[in-house]
Amino acid sequence: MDTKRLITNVVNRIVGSVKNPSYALMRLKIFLLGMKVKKPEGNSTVYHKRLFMSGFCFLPDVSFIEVCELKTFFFGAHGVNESEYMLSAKKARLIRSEGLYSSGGEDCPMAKVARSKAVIELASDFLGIPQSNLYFSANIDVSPVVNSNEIRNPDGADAAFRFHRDADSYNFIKAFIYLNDVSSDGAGQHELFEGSALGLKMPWALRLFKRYTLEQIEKHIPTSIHTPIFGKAGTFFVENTTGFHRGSHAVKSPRIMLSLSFGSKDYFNRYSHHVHKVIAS
Ligand SMILES: O=C(O)CCC(=O)C(=O)O
Repeated sequence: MDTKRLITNVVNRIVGSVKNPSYALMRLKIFLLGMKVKKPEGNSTVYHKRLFMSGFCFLPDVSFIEVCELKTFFFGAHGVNESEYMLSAKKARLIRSEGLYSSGGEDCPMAKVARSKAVIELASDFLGIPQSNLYFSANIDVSPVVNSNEIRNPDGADAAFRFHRDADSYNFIKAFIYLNDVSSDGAGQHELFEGSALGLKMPWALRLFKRYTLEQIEKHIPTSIHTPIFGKAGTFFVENTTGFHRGSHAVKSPRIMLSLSFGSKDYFNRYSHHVHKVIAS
């Protein structure tokens, strides 16, 4: 990182912490203690057990019809079809789009998926938050085909292409749904380190909320397993993103993905305009 960007980053963080002290306190807590999650019991679901053990689990795929609805919604909002969108993204040399957020309304297909039974049950069980107190945000973003592993917007959307862990709230969980096939290397697969959501046991060398290389993570958490997620359109997985993860450059075919976040209301002083109640009142 060059000196000017480093200074800008430090200044932005200090200003951000002063403006929003509760967010800064939350990050400090996750930095020191990690995130508290609910340990599964004998009668807990297999999803809860898997998520707790390895930091992620697959849920049953989303149907073909829902995938089509989600894509139609996304490209419709941009007023283009899929190939026109990809063409203009390529011309703009876009590496990863900022995404389109759900309004949370009943007519929004992103909200419909976010409110589906399997995922809200799991989020509620894992976080120990009753469904009635659970909030979500949802957004679709696109990784268009790019020629290289270049990062052009390191403090924006492209930052997700380098290994990092999230600290978005005292209690939160993310879920991802591929809206096209991500079946081979180079299709923008999501990657994670299984067993790296270590909470209190996170090695100090990896605690700062910054970007890390694969080698640094392998060195400091040798027991964790680097796992790329491939799957057909509709593949649905839930992840504790306080463990290390990243997206990857789509060098062969583009990736379209719906990302969901679940947590309690405090998520939220920061992203409040994108956050909605799971149980709409
Ligand atoms: O695009 C991806 O696969 C990574 C997303 C990510 O890093 C995040 O949501 O925190």
